[in-house]
Amino acid sequence: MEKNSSVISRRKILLGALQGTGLFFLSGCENVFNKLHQNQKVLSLLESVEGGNRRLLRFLTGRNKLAQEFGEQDISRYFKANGNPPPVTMEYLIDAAAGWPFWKLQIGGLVNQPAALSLEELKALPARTQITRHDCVEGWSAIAKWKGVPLKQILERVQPLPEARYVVFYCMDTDSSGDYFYESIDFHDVLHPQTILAYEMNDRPLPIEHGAPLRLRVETQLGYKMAKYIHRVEFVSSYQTIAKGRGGYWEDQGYEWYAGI
Ligand SMILES: Nc1nc2c(c(=O)[nH]1)N[C@H]1C(S)=C(S)[C@@H](COP(=O)(O)O)O[C@H]1N2
Ligand SMILES: [Mo]
Repeated sequence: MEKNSSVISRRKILLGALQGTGLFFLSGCENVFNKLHQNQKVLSLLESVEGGNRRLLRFLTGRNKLAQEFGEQDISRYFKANGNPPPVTMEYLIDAAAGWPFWKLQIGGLVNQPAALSLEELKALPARTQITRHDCVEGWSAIAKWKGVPLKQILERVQPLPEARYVVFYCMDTDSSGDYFYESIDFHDVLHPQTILAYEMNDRPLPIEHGAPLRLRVETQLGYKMAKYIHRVEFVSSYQTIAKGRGGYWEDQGYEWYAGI
């Protein structure tokens, strides 16, 4: 799905980064470079480079990697609930109490087949379960087991148009000034196998405080990317016209759009 031009320019940036690190000899030829780029040992060598290039190299080389997965025994006994309080509309509370008979996930934007899926319909799709660590930018972490629908499946179902580049998640909660929470990720993370729309946490329906009925898990990034209380998903070519234009609630307040771990 990645646009060729951005792959090429990314490669150029990485070649540039290599020149500055004394690893330039690795990049003598594009083909060799491409092969090296696939090689785990070389990737870790590149990633061990210290200094200012480290984060850049991580961004350039690490995005296809799987986040670490843990065992049942590692699941945290306490998992902080963070961010805005849950939505307090009658609609939300009644639906939550009844087990979500009314909620539907609206999926639209730059797609061939817009869809509206109930929780039952989402649960009927093939699911993925993963035990992963959530890292909040505030400095705490917690491990939990998440079950949900890989976002890739949603993408295949709605068939994005060629100009779609990002997926935006719109949430039902607001902050104290009434601004809605939202987030966005690019197709790289949409297609990542651990990127799921989760409806279960630790073998139980997703609790309200953790984002019921549906939340994003994008295990390659920090906690603030993992939108809770999702009700709408939109495929877009740019996020500049949404809210303050920086791609997410926290981004609009100065946080980085790509919050890779
Ligand atoms: N809708 C919504 N999603 C959100 C937030 C929020 O305030 N609203 N906070 C984010 C932040 S900063 C973190 S760390 C995680 C917290 O998830 P948790 O409550 O399951 O710990 O949710 C993220 N997703
Ligand atoms: Mo966070």
